[in-house]
Amino acid sequence: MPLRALIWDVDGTLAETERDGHLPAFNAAFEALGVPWRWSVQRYGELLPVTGGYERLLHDMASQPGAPVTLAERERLARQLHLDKNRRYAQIVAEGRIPLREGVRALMDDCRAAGMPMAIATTTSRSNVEALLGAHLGAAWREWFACVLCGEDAPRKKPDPQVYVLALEGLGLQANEVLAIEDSPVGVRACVAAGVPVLVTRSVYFADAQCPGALAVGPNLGIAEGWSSALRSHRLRIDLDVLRALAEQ
Ligand code: XBP
Ligand code: MG
Repeated sequence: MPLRALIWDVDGTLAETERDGHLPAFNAAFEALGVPWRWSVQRYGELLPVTGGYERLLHDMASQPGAPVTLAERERLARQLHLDKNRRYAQIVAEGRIPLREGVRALMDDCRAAGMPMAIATTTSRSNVEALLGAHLGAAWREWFACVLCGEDAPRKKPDPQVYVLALEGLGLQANEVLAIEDSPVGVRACVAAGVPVLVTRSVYFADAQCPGALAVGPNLGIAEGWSSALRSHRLRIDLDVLRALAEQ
């Protein structure tokens, strides 16, 4: 089928937001709110399969000796921490500390030049998407995308397919007319469950992870070398022509 739209994941795919943005923001929020524990880079990686920052906080509290005892208290603390974390995340992004990953901007520019619609399908909060894309694409970033689906829009978070189903509805397309770009096994599972073909740009936290069901797996969009066989190409990077050819295979 000819490719009719591209769907982008956000965290890990557009930028290394987990290690460089969310994690330090969570730890700063713990400190600011007097919470006695911190997350190491490794511990945060173990928690990443629990999607959603709020859900991740609650999950972790179940094994934190210093956490509040009742569920109601935990939920209240998790809400406070999550709000504070997202404010700090926006600050980190605004300070220019999180670049886009290689090849992301070039592929977005390809799509804009070719009139290829793009969508966002993420588990992260809308405020985080606004912060990241506003910082990198400018105040008119929203015009770059036909639809933007975030955690608030799809409460059943990845690996549930809900956010991809909503993105397809927003685009008015069938699953086999689009390609998604993801970085995590959980994101790939969401795509597979929605029937959406997906390629994987490996992020730091999922450098060695198996991603069954992905069409192709590679190091990043800025380089054509190192991608699995389905995406071998003579181009220098993963550009729109490479993706069009992949979709037609
Ligand atoms: C990744 C997530 C998010 C982020 C944190 O989203 O699971 O929860 O870790 O963001 P994706 P929030 O890869 O789908 O972009 O704290 O806003 O949930
Ligand atoms: Mg991701």
